[in-house]
Amino acid sequence: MNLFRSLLAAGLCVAGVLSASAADKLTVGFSQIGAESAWRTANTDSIKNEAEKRGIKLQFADAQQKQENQIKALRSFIAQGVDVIAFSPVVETGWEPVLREIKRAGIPVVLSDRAVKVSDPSLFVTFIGSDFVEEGRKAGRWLVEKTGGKAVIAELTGTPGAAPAIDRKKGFEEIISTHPEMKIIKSQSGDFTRAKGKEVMESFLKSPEGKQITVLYAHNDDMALGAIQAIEEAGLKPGKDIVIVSIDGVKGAFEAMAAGKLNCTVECNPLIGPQLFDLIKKVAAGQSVAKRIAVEEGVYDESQAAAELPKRQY
Ligand code: GYE
Repeated sequence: MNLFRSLLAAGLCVAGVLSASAADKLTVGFSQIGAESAWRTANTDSIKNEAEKRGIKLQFADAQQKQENQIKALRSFIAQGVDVIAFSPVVETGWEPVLREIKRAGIPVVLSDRAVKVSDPSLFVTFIGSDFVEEGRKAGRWLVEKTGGKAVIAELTGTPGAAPAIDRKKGFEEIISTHPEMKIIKSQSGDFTRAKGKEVMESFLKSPEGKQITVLYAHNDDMALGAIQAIEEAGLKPGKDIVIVSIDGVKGAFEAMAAGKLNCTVECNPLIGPQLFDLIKKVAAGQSVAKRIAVEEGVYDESQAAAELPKRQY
């Protein structure tokens, strides 16, 4: 493997250097963001299960939503001399120094789920993840239909600086900006967690403009589920007094839709373990791969909830 890495560091073509069976004995370092949402735990399970199925040695580190912990984990993967490093970056920026260290060590990097902003694209080989801007657009389009283009919106955004928080806001705003009677009057981070979603929604409702809110757009289901509790505690009916659209498509969202408390969820598929390790295997074998790999997903509303619920795998 060391020879392979030196070849890679030298930028040489190494296609076919490893046979499939040798590649199966890879050591992969994976730095996960944390366990902030049902989406994330499903993503972690998918990655761990797939590695085990393939007999890949997985060094797994949970960063508890802190970039500094991720950087530490990445450095320890270099020290351990893993074959491939994969990670899901909590925020978009601040990765260049550690990515350069990884490049100098000749270890290929695969980004999983979230993207980074770097000036040198050779600092990672490929990125597999969802199109978050499109997810925001899907939420926006659904809302235009549902409300006839009239809405006073409160927005629960994801972790500040995170790709899905930035992109889901962008895509959603792109759609509603063409509808003059749709406006966002409140927007604050709930850090992608249920507890924070509840807390921030409480403060939205208590604010002087709280009574005007007709719609909640949450960047993930967990925050929406927390907000539903806050809405109920305020004596209002979630899904009726306040229309709610969120993103992910976790089981809890389908349950809330079946109960009439959530109106729509835009799917973001976390079960990327199989696709991720297909990619890692190719990267380790020096085969060329696309720079960007997309995950397929849909949009589900209340009318589909009961039929879809038993089929949900996350
Ligand atoms: O939507 C959210 C999670 O990066 C797509 O992170 C992921 C997001 C997901 O905490 O629930």
